[in-house]
Amino acid sequence: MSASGAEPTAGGERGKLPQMSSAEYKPVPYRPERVGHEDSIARGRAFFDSMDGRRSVRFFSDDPVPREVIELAIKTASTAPSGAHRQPWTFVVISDPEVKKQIRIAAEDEERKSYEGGRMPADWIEALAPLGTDWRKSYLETVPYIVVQFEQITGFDDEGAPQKNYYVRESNGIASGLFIAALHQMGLSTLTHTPSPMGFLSKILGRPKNERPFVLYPIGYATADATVPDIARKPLERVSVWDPKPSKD
Ligand code: IYR
Repeated sequence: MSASGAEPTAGGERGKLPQMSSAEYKPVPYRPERVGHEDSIARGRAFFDSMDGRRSVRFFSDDPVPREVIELAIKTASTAPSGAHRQPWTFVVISDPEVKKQIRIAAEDEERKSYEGGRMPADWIEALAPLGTDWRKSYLETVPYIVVQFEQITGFDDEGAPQKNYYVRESNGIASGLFIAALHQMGLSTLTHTPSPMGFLSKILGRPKNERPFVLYPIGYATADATVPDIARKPLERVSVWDPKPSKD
C-alpha cells in the first residue's frame, strides 16, 4: 500500500479507488535539516520561551509599523498546510484611518448589542469577566494596521470557475496561529478579535460573496503601560494525554 492509497483494495470492484493520474502528481525531493537531539531541545525551548511570552494585547500605541512586517506575517501565515493545498484565505490589510474608524464604529455597535443588549448569555459574560473586556474597542482606531483574515468558502480554478475548498475552518485556524506567532517573533502585538456578527467587515471592505470574515487583528506595538489579565496557561499534564489505553466499550 503506498502512502497515496491509490492502489485498488482487495475488495474488488466495490473497494476500488479511482486511479491517480500520474501526470498530475510530480513529487520533488524534500530534505528537511536533520537536527541532533540536543539542538532540537535547545531550539524548542527557545521557541517555547518566546511564544510563552505572547499575550493578547488591548493597549496599543500609534507608533508606525513597517509594511514589510505585515507582509512577512502574511507570507508566514500562508505557509500553513491547507485542505487540498487550496490556501483558502485572504488577508485584507487596512491602514486608512477613515476605514479604521468605520470598522471601530461598526464593531462597537455589534459589541454593545452583545455585551449590553442581552445578546451574550450570562454564562458567557461571566466567562469573560477575568479578561476585563467590554464593548469599547478604541484601539481599532489607534493601531497603525488592522488585518482581517477572510476564509474562502469556495475558490476559483485556473479558468475562474467556482471551485470547492476543503477543511476551510481548520486551514484558516492554522494560518491564524502562524500569523500571530510571526507577529510575536517580530516584536509586534495583536489580538484575535472576532466581533460578532462580523458581516459588516465584508461590506466595509468590499469582499466578494465567497469570502467570510474569520478573525480581525489590530496590529501595533503595546503601549509602555499596557496591562494584561493575570491568567496562567494550563500545565502540560492538563493539555496532553500520553499512551492512553483503549476504552472498554
Ligand atoms: N467579541 C467580544 C467578546 C469576546 C469573546 C471571547 I470568547 C473572548 O475571549 C473575548 C471577547 C469582544 O471582543 O469583546
